[in-house]
Amino acid sequence: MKFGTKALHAGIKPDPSTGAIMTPIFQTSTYVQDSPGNHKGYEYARSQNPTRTALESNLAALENAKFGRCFASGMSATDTIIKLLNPGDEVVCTNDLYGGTYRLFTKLYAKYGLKFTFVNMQDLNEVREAMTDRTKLVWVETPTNPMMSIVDLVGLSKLTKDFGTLMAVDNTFATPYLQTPIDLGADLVMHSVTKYIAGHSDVVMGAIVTNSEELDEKIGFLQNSSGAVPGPNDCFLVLRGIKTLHVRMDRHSENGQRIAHFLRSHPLVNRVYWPGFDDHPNHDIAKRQMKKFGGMISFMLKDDSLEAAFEVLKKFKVFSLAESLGGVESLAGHPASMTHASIPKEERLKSGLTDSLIRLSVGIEDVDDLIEDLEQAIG
Ligand code: P1T
Repeated sequence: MKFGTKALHAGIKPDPSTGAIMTPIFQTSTYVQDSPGNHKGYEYARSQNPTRTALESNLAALENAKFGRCFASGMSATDTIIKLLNPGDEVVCTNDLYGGTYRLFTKLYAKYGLKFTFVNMQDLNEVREAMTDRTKLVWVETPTNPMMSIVDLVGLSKLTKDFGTLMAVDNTFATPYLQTPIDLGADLVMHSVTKYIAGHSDVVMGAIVTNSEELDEKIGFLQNSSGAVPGPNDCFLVLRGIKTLHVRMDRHSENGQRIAHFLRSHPLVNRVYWPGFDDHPNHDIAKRQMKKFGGMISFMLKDDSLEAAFEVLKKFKVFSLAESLGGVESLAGHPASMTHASIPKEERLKSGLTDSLIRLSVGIEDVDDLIEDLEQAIG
């Protein structure tokens, strides 16, 4: 089945009691049992909920994976993957990644005896050099947040398989429509569902998918034990959002392309970070592993000062200044003071994240209006 058909139908059956075509919101905390332990597969809503089950099956199908689990946020999904590890284990991570992930790794899990090493994964030699016999997980974002670097997932998975290390990919920026890391050798795929998958800026949620029954069982145990599960209303909203994921991603990518080229030709713009440019350092890999290049773009002004960036952000009329991304409406953010403020400046600068960098989440509005807005804001 092709992506657009799976988006609408995978894991979703009309309600057997009424025929309702939309998966009902099973707003219940528990399920009646005929006799102790004799039930219909649902015991307690932290453990299972039918609205959630439909969403989990749908997401697994979209990622070409066998198993899917949903969580209360992207961070709780990441948190669950890290809980697969033991004290003393080591993790090699992309040095350009969402600030909240960096915070979870360095401020929370480092104190439980886990070691995190951050490397530039555009160079797989750096990954190889950072791996030790204690490395149990490689954590990848591609495209990275916010520098839009691309990591060669096939190359990396060969390396992690040689080392017997798990490879987890945060696929939030690409979505399963543009990139399916399981097909490229990843063991685990994580999502901030909050973003493109939900797509309408009205839900916070996370997900993990895998092809390994053993990993899925462990993740299910953690999901039930820690209990960071999403409610059925949110699962319903995400199921509805997914029905247009492919259509939205096509438009995000189309608008993204126009805006990336517009910015690049603007005399007051210094650098534009977008993997669709022919001369992006990893464009060939991006072309190989992604279907299109999405709607996330970062750029720096020629006046590389914080004040100049703030001035542009203040002037936007259609773009809204806000954290988050992937919704239908266009957002602009300032990573250094917003989404990536928890990463120390010297670490940020290693991946090129300067104080003047502006990040755009290009929405699905009419692109001419978005370009007009950028024109008047940049000047
Ligand atoms: O916000 P939450 O659903 O918990 O997801 C966290 C997360 C994980 N991974 C990536 C790549 C992300 O971008 C995020 C959240 N990011 C933002 C809020 C942001 O504006 O970048």
